[in-house]
Amino acid sequence: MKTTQPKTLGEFIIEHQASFPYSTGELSRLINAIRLAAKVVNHHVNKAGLSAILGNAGAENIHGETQQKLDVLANELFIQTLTNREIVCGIASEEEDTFISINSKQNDYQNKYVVLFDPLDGSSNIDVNVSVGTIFSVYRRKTPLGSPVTLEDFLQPGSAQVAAGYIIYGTSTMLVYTTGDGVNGFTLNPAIGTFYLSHPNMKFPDNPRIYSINEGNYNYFPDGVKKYIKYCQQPEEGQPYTSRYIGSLVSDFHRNLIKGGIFLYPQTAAAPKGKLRLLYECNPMAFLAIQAGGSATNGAQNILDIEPKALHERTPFYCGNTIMVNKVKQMLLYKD
Ligand code: AHM
Ligand code: MG
Repeated sequence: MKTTQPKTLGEFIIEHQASFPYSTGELSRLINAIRLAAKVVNHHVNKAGLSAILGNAGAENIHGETQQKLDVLANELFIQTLTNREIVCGIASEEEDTFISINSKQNDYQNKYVVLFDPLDGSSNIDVNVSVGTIFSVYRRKTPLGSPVTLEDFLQPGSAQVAAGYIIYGTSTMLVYTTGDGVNGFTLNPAIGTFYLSHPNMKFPDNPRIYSINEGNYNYFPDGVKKYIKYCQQPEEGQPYTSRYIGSLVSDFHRNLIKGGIFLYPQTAAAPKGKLRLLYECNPMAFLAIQAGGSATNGAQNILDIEPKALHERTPFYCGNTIMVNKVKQMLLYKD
């Protein structure tokens, strides 16, 4: 009997590139570099529990080296991988105060892409062995080739993204990404260090039933969100929706993408722009959501239409199945 070999991420990238006849392969090389960094970070995240016996972050390990916090380490690993491969002209990270301009020795500022990422989102969950993730977002630079990047290259609306994705370090490690023609998910076989296409053309399923929100903040939410939570608990018809909240955006989004649902992180009086970062968290997730048939809004505007003003700006975030996002949007806009 003939069995078909599952496609590897490497093969998928090559095939995909071949479908764009004028492609220079730069984006493919960039996704490859992210794939490599993901594997290295995965290795470290997986042995995080051992720090309890080998020494905690900030303490010296058995080799006399000072151990780093995992989010700091993940940040360095991603920056190093992208820099060493001379594959991007600029990087911005949630862990860095400002952007990094990369001067490629080979081609003197001829790389055309900038990458923005959150190296280890939800890292407070590591101590309790809960899944965390890396989120990335890729744009074509705005300033001309041949010069260092400027802030303008990073402050682009999410609609200008050319690629976005996440790596979830979970019960299995997965890399899920889009280049604007659907969302594909790849699962890592840790024994041989290869990602295989396991979730082709991912779409939010119909009939979503999950809402994800930190309900501990209920009293501080806008009235529209309170109303929406009540609606989820007592919809017009059928059973109440299911509440699921991990507190790790990548994990919450990933579950909702597979099972159908909405993720909400509203503003409060104390945090009028919410908590999540537009450039490192919301834009890439919004791009993936839309490519998977869903939607993302801040309540008044589509996330991808927001013109960013600062690298670390925050935004309220409602993202998932369109039917659920539209409902909460309607409730947020309604004034009685
Ligand atoms: P981080 O970037 O400091 O890790 O924070 C982002 C995380 C998200 O993964 C998650 O959705 C959110 O913070 C949870 O926040 P809260 O604990 O307020 O519910
Ligand atoms: Mg984060």
